Order: sequence, then C-alpha cells, then structure tokens
Amino acid sequence: MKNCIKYFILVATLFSLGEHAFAATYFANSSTYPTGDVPVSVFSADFNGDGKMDIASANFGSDNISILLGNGDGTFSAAVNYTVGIEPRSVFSADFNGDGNMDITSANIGLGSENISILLGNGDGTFSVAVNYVAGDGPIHVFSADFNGDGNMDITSSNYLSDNISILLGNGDGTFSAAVNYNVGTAPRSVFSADFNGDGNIDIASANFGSDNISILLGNGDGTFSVAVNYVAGDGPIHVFSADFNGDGNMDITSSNYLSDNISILLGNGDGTFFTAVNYASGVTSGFLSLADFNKDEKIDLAVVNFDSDSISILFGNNDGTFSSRVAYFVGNEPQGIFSADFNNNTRNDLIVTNSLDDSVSVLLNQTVGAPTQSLQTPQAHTITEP
Ligand SMILES: [Ca+2]
Ligand SMILES: [Ca+2]
Ligand SMILES: [Ca+2]
Ligand SMILES: [Ca+2]
Repeated sequence: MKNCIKYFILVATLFSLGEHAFAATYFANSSTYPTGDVPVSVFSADFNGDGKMDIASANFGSDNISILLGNGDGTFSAAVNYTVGIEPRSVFSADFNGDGNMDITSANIGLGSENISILLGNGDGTFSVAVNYVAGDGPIHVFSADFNGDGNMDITSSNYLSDNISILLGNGDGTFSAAVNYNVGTAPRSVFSADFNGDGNIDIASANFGSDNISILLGNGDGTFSVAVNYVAGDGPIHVFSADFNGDGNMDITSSNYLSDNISILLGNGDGTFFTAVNYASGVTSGFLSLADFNKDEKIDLAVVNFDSDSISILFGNNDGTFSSRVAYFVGNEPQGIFSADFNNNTRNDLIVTNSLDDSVSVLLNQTVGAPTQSLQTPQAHTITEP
C-alpha cells in the first residue's frame, strides 16, 4: 500500500514539471503475434527478470493464458500457454508470494468454473500449475492491491452474475483467504483500486454494465470496505480506471462506455466523492482502457479499444481534467484487451492490443518524435510491479 501511495506522489510530481512542447505522436502497428483462442485481456510485466517487458493474454476460447516473452526491441517470443479455469476474461500480474518473481491471476467466468486462478512465477518466464479460488458468480475481471496494509498483495474480482465484488486477502505465500463479497451495481464488468479519499487505505471502483454507473467502496485499511456509493456514468460501462487527470492530487476516475461509444471522466474531490461525469466520444463500442503519457508532455493520456470498429482511440490529456478529440488507429479484428508499457526500451509508452477474432495480439510501437524524457507508466503497471 505504501508503494502505491509513493507512486501517486510520483505522478503528482511528474505532472507538476510544467508545459513541454507538444511532440507529434503516432503508433506504428508493427507486428502481430498468435495467442490462444479468443484473447480478451492482456497484461504486461517482466516475468523473467531480464528488464524487458513481457506479455500475458487471457484466452477466453481455449481456457488458458499465453505468455510472450519480450526481446526488448518490440518483438516477442512465440506464445507458451498455461491452462487456467474455464473461459478466462481477465488477467493481472503481481508478486503474490513475495519472492520477487511476478505471478499471474485470471478471472474465469465459465459455468462450472467461476473462479480465480493463481499461477506462481518461477522467475524464468515459466509458471506453476494454476490453483483456483472460488469467487462470486461470473467473475469477469480481476485486480490486485494490498487492501489491508500487511505488505501482501490481495485480489478483488468483479462478479458479473452476482452483482458484487470479491475480496481475497493474500497470505503472502501465494495462497489466499476465502472470498468475502460486497454488493455493487448491476453486472459489474471491471474493478480498479486506488486511494480515492487520501487516507492511505486502498479503495475500490467497479464499472457496472447493467446499471450504467460506477460503484465506489472506501477501504477501511483492514481488508474490509464501506457500502458502495454509485455515480452515473455513460451507457454500459465496461472498464474503470483511475489516475489524477487534473493534477490536484486527488485521484479521478474514467470509464469506457460500450453502449454510448464514449468515455466518462469523473473528477475526484479528494474525500471519496466525485463530480458529475463529463463524457468524450471515444469510438464505436469502446471497451478496455489503458492510461499513460503517450506524447511525452507529462500529462496522462487515455487509450481505449473499439470492439466493432477494429480500432483503438487515443485521447490526449490536458492535465486540467479535459481531453483532446480522439485519434484512431486500426488494429486487428474485434479488439478487446489493451495495455501500455515500453516494449522496446526507448522511454516511450507502447501499446499491446488483443484481437479476439484473430487469436492474436498487435504491438503498436510509439513513434513519438522528440527528446526522450522520463517515462510515465500506467498506474496499473506501477502499482503491481513495485515489491
Ligand atoms: Ca522479460
Ligand atoms: Ca512471486
Ligand atoms: Ca482510501
Ligand atoms: Ca484529480
């Protein structure tokens, strides 16, 4: 938890560095790699400890995770697959047993599964056989943070069919306590954690596809959470993500809204409450989001996949809570997962996108011209890669 806070302070510091000349940004859709069947979610971390970012995709159609090791130049090794539960819809990485090796978790929504898989990393890019933990009904998304401040990474899942989230507290050895569930809105499609009220306790947000809102659950610091408070978003929110969009030190929220083709920005008041959503057009059937500084102006930007239009949209942030009009890039067929990291070690944030109909991932290398400055990774990546 302390590391999360440290990171958020780092973000605030980077944002305070001031204006930089705008550098034109574009992405080269440089390469595509095969994965398992119907990859719907992707995460990046350094699984083999060589300083080069690797990739994990959750493959809904083949009940496994594909691991593609990065070569550090934007290319990747062929996928190696690991079996998880039935119909994984989400993948996330953190070090669950504190051995310095990145581990993996997936949320498996399939009937007869409805669980969370844990695969411990061996540190060489290989993983143990999955161990599964019961969650609520229809776990569809998974996120990890330290909810009770004991230094062990915990897990939360959004349970699409039981309208709640599960909390599984980590024991620090790669095992987890039984799930405790908290009610949220209808058909929660994703979860995200950050400290929304600045009390040092990690809080949770869920994007509720069925009730068109965002649930906020404030953390008590002991692994328990307050009753959810809901905020209106666009229609059919799929992904919720948090960062400080206006540089006031308060964590803000964004959701991508699948049925209204836009994203919502909800600025945080710093006490766990949020302003009314402001929406920006993002593309047809917007799905998963990734946040990073893509044009190297040290203001956080937003990338989102557009399922039906086979594209992604980038909206550049102005660091005052507003965003530019979208710039679109075509990817493969029916993109679903997206994640930002620097895959070729040039201090620019690249993107990986899963093409669910093509059984592949596309690597989009950031071609921004301009003097290299310090890279700003996504909050998601930083929160989980720090020991
Ligand atoms: Ca690596
Ligand atoms: Ca580990
Ligand atoms: Ca808090
Ligand atoms: Ca803010």
